[in-house]
Amino acid sequence: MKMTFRWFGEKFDTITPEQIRQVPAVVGVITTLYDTLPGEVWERDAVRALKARAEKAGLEISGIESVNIHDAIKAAAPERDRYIENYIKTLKILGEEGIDLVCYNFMPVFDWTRSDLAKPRSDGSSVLSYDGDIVENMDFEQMLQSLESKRGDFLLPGWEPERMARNKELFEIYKGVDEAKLRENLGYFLKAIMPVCEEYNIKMAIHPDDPAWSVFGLPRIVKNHEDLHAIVKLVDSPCNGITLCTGSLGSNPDNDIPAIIRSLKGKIHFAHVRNVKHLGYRKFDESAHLSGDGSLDMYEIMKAFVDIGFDGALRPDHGRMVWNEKSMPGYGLYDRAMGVCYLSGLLEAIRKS
Ligand code: DNO
Repeated sequence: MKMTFRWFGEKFDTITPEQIRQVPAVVGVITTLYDTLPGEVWERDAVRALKARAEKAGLEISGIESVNIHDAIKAAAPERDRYIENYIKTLKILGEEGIDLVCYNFMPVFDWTRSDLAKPRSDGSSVLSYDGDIVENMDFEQMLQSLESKRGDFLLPGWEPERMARNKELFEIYKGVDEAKLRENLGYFLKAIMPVCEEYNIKMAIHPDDPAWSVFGLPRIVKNHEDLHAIVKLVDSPCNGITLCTGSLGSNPDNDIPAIIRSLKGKIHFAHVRNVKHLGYRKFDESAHLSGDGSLDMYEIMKAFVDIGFDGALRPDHGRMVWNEKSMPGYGLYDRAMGVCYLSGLLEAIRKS
């Protein structure tokens, strides 16, 4: 397993690759060209500059999170083939630049969702939190405003303001797209991109829906064991795989994460590891990574990864915001660094047992 750390790039992150380099065990960053919009072809020079910046700090680029997918592809709008071609061009550039892991999601309209980006905890830190009662009593505009008011100077991944300004139009294009149709559209996309992925050995890793249920009536197809298995069967290729995000899947207490990991042997290309605290039906807070701080058994999760021989990139995911740090919501340096140490300790204990 390769320990990595998410980095949003020089202009968007408060954390530097040099700081990341000092977190023990971390060898690479998971990054992106944060200012490219879904659908745009990435520029080779920008990819090279990103690589050079990571390498200057002694780190590799272990993967891209995310190359986002245009809504025309997800909704099978008439212009989807043009956007798929653009996606293939980007993959080719990444492959030629030696990048072999791409995380993406297939959530309609918006990416991950929370009702609070900074919920205070009794220990003085704050966390991302989701309360279904709040979300279900809001309309999408209210949700946008609530996130806007709490995001500070940071742009939230998957909530690009340019796209969100067109949210009504976006909701419109998904009318008539149910789960079966969305899955079919994913299959169409995967079939089209697999040849270029296979040529460059780029592992595509779909990210689970976060939270793992439908929000604002939109279809969601990456929620549980059945969904994940349906996706790996859509295209039988070693490049078609999963980002096993323990927190997204774990938002639903019915998902048995260690069992899901074991069932996907050979299909997990990337791991996001964090803990969540279940607070009732469709309610959870994020937490520190330790088993004792949330509802997931992190030892069993790491053991499942070891048992299936997972040797890909793993990154600690969101943690608490501690010591008054100001950074991308969910992506502070300190708690994620503690997460790396904790997860590395678990790995050492598992390997020695
Ligand atoms: C949030 C992230 C997501 C994730 C994308 C992958 O913190 O986990 O934004 O990166 O869904 O495409």
